[in-house]
Amino acid sequence: IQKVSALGMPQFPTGFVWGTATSSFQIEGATFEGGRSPSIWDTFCATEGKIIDQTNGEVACDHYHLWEQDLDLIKSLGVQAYRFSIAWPRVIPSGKGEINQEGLDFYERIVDGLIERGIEPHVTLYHWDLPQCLQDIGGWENRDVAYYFADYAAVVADRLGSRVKSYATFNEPWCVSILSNELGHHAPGKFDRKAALAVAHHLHLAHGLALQRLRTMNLTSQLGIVLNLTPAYAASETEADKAEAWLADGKGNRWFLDPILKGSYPQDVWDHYSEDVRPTVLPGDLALSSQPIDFMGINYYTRAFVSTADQQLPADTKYTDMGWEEYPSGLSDLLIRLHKDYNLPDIYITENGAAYPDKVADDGQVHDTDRINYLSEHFKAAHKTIEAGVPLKGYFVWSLMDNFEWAFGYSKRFGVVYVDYETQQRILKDSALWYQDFLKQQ
Ligand code: GBH
Repeated sequence: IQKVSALGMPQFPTGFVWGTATSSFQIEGATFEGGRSPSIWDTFCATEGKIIDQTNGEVACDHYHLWEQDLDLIKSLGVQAYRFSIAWPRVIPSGKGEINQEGLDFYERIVDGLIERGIEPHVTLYHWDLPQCLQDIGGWENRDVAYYFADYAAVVADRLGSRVKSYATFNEPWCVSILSNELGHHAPGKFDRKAALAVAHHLHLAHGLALQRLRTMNLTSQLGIVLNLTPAYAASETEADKAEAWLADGKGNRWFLDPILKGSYPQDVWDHYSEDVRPTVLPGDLALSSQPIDFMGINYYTRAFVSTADQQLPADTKYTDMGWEEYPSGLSDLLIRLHKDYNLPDIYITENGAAYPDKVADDGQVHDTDRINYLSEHFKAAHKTIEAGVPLKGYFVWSLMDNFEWAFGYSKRFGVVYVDYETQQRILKDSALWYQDFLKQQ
C-alpha cells in the first residue's frame, strides 16, 4: 500500500471539529422498507428524462442495511464528527400526524452507534426528501407545510434529544427553492419563479418555527441552518459586470443569508423582482426566521464568474467532474466577507469536496490525487480565515462515500471512500488515507 502523506498542512486550533457528511436519500436505499413513504425524489427519479443515467435511490449505498460497517468506516477515518440527514418520510410517512417508530429507531441506532464509537452526531432535518404526500398538497409552496415541518422537527428532537451535537433545519434553501422550482433541475422539477420564491419564504418561516419549537425543549444541542453559498466575482471591472455580480450575489446568497441573519430580504433584489413574483411576507415571519442561531453551516464548492458579456475563465483553470471551477480562495474570500458584513454565529463548513472520475487501479486502490489536491487547498484557505478572525469551528468533507448524486445519478463520485455499486464494497481512496494522515497530525 502506497503511503499517502499530509505533511506540510497547517495546524488548526485545538477543538476544531473535523468530519465527513452524507444525506439520507443519497445513501440509504431501502426506499420501500421500514414503513417509509415515497418522497418527491422517488417521484422525480421515476419521471422520464430527469436523472441523467435513469437511476434512482432504491438501493443507493444500501446504508440502511450496511449502517454498522459504515459507522466503522467513519471511525477508521479518525474524524470526530459525522453529519447525516433524517428522512421525513421514514419518521412521519403521511407528512403530518402519525409517527413511524421504526423510522426513528433506525436513526436512534445511528446516533447511539456514533456515540459508542466516540463520534459526534450532527443531524440535518431536511436534505430534500419531502414526503410526496405533502407535495400533493402543494409542497413548500403551501404555507401549512412550514408548520408540519416544525412538528416533524420536534418529533425527531424528542426522540434523539441532546445526544445529537447539532441540528440543522435545512440543507441549502437555494437548492430547495430556486434550483428545484425555478430552474427545474431538482424535485419537484418546476419552472416557476413565483413558486420558487414562495418556497424560499416558507423555508425561512419553517426554519423559524422549528427553531422556536426546539428552543422550548431544553436541548444542549446547537441549532442552526446550512446554506450553499457561491461567491460571485465580476469578470471585469466594468460597472455593468460589477452590478451583475452583485445581483447574482443577492439572488443566490443574500436572499438566504439576510432573512436568517438580519431579518429582512435584500432591498436591491426585492426591487429587482417584479411584484407578481415576490413572496407574501406576513407580519412576524422575518422576526421568526432571524431568531438567534448557534451556528451557520456553509456548503462551498465553487465560485460564480459573472458578466453581462461572454467571458472566458483563465486558460489554466481546473475543473472538477461536475464542470465546476476549482477556486479555493473563493472560500476564504467568502468567509472573510461574511465576517465583515454580518454578525456571524459559529461557522461550520458543512460541505466541501469534489467529484472526479475515479477508477479502481490494478493494485486495487483508488489514486485520486486531484481530490487530495482539492481538499488540501481548501483546508488551507479555511485556515487563513481563522487567522483573519472568522469564527470557523469545524469542517465536514463531502462526502464520506460515493453516492446518488441527484440529477447525475451514480455518474459522479464525491466520496473519499469508493463504492462498488455491484458488490456494495467500500474502498478507502487515497484521499481518505490522506485525510487520515492529516487528522493524525492535527
Ligand atoms: C450539495 O449541493 C448537496 O448538499 C449535496 O447533497 C450534493 O451531493 C453536493 O452538493 C454535490 O453536488 O451550478 O455551476 O453554477 C451543492 C449545490 C453546487 C449549487 C454548486 C450551486 C454552483 C455551481 N451547489 N453550484 S454552478
